[in-house]
Amino acid sequence: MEKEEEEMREWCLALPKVELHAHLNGSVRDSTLLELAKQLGDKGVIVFEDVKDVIMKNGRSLPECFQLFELYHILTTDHDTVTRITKEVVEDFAMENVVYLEIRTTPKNNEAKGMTKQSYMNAVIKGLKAVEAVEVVLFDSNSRTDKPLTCAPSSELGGDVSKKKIYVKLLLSIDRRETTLAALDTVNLAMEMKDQGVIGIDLSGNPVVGEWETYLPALERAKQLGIPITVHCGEVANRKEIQAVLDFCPQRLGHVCCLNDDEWKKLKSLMIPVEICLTSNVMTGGAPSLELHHFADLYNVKHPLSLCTDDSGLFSTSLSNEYYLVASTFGLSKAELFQLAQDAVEFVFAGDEVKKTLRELFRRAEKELTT
Ligand code: 6MZ
Repeated sequence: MEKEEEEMREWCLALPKVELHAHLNGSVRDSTLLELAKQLGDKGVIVFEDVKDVIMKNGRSLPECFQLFELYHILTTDHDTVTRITKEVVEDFAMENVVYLEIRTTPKNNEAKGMTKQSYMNAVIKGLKAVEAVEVVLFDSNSRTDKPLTCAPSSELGGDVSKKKIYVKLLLSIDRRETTLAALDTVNLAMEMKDQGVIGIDLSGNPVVGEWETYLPALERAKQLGIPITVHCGEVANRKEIQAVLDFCPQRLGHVCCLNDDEWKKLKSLMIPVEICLTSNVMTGGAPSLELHHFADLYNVKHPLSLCTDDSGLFSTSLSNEYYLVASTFGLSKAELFQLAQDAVEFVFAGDEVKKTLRELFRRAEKELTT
């Protein structure tokens, strides 16, 4: 690695970062997936050698991604494993200086494992509480809870400097394969778990599966309940759906790859913040190349943006790497990168208390990192 590249990569690592688009099962370490695959291989549930090659492969088309998620879910969907991967994913993000993380995951029913959507989410929360390497701030200081918190909320990110701190919030994903009723269940669960760190709803899943109308009642319900919503938009060129999503006007949008001129115009006039996933979009063909990624256009018109990983495990990336790619591809300076990271604070779904703390954290980091 050139000295300059190394220095820039280190700087991107040191930069405090906000991650707003990370799917839990897409962010699992390869080493964990391999270990889980080995265990299931030994039990004869899968053929380890076949699975190993799939996990270690680099290129991922969009259809391949969704085949892989089928495999990942076989490997990860029991309570203890969900707890384990959640713990590891949070630790990995914290270790690279993500200071605020919204993890999204699809609550899953799995009768064979005695799993309900609620018990799946309880396993996720158990994972958040099991993190030891860093201090996880899970709840707002004013949220109601039955039990004393193991991770003490703090209004200041200062305090114990020996331990990194990370704010973690949860978004519940509706999978596009789900029925209207199943999607409504997820929204109801989000409401029930609002005091346990669940702050939003996501619509995701294979973009060539399902119809917008199927999820609309659940999204409308979330809107009525005041739950912030983010929607995967335009991963494929589905004109009717892109229009409908823009008309629905969610609080944030993911990807926005395949928009036509009118849709770009509309997106820009609505100023809906966009979760930009560079590596993911290039790998899955949503963007033709890094150089031609729509980041450049949106950035140039000052559209609200935040850089995100999408599936850091699946695409072998990290949030620091996404910042590095922006620097190396589009020539942004350190001051501009810092501003980009700082601006993301304004698009978090967490409340004003958390925003205030994050703003302060960036204010303090600015001098050190940009002079
Ligand atoms: C759409 C995606 C996605 O929920 O099991 N997911 N949906 N587009 C993408 N771009 C590549 N990446 C991930 O995490 C995995 C699930 O997240 C969604 C898919 O529904 C996938 O099954 P969880 O934790």
